[in-house]
Amino acid sequence: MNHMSNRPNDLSSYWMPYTANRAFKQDPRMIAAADGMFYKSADGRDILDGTAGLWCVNAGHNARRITEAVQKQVAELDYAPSFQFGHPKAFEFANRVADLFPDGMDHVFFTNSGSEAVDSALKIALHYHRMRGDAARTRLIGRERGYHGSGFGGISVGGIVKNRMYYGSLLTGVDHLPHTHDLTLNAFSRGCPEHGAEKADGLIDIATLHDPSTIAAVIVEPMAGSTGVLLPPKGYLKRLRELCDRYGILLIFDEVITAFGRLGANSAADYFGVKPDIITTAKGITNGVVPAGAVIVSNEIYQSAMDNADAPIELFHGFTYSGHPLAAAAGLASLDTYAQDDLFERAAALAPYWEEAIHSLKDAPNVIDIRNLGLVGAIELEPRAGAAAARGTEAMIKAWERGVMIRVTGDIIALSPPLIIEKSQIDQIFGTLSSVLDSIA
Ligand code: PXG
Repeated sequence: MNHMSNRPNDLSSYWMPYTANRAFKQDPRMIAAADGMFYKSADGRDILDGTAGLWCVNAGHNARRITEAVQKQVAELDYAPSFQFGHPKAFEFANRVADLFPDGMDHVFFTNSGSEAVDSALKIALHYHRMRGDAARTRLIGRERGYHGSGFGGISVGGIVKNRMYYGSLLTGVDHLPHTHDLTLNAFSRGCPEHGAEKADGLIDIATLHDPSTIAAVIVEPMAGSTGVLLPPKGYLKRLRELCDRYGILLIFDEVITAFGRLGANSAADYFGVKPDIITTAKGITNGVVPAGAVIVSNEIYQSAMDNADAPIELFHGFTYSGHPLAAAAGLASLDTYAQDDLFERAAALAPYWEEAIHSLKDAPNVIDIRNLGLVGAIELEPRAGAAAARGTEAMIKAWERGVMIRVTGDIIALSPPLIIEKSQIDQIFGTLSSVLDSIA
């Protein structure tokens, strides 16, 4: 152990997640503070947050009610065991979360992250079928270009090659629907694209191949965020719901990004009017202030677990920090803030302005697509020949230097600001991006 590592400028110990560590440590982008719509960089610059952190800080930074609720909670009850004991705020939080999701989805299992929510949901789906005596339903169906976090379940049903290829055989019995991203038909769509609902019929092929009686669940992001904002074609999600019903397959919506106002609604299920059997979420559930995630299940799934239990404990699954007091406090204060400040309505009201603003970049150099929904947007750049992701990375670094935080996935710029954003700040994002794109060959 080298105790020289106490020196403040030694960046070597921290192995950063999903980051080019060597490049970052050569030229770090260090964040020192945050308030409202802005980060403060370590060198004292204001950075407009175009990404709500990582899609999570929906009420903006240092939202007073949330900060104070967490400060108060830590002094009152710092931790309570989550197995065989409870504390009132966890129950209240579950009730309040359930209120935001579709009718008949009234039960909430708490996790600490989206990844844990996804792995929990997959286990709950397997458990459900098995406890009902339908134990042959073990297959899990994901989708190409899906992102469901970093657990073994999540990467197995996920569809990102680099997130999967290094990690052995993953879960067995997994298959994938085709992704829906098709620029030849849908480039520069505003909102959901016209073409591609029939991609849901990939489930017919999969069900025919394996027989429907072997399939437990289908998991999709209603709007895929991480792989560059891939919007569901019109009618696609309804079609998927119909097919799952036809085959007796559970439908899981991974709403880690889309719930809590991102689309200008409580959830994507609400926004699209399609009700899944299970919803996974995280991020905005606590405004990113304390790590938390949740699995929201239908009453049928919860009741089935209660009725078919083979032991006093109905589900052998959980985490030390499920329903952590600080997460519950942060979550309750986040939901209060969203409601009291009408932030989801605000997002819906700003969406048309946001759409106009992002599509104003359509003639910028190397732009091959622009897409938007709610307060989400993506600008897809043509990859530089022989250097995929180089343009995207340059854009991210230059935007940071010019005072705007953006997120890039390969050569796709993804934007998802806090829902408190002002129109002038929307103008700042796209004004800066225009100059950034002009400066990149
Ligand atoms: N499912 C979905 C749909 C997600 O978007 C996760 C699961 C995993 O959540 P946790 O809390 O375990 O990270 C996510 C996370 C990006 C980006 O820039 C997206 C996520 C995380 C980090 C970056 O697109 N999504």
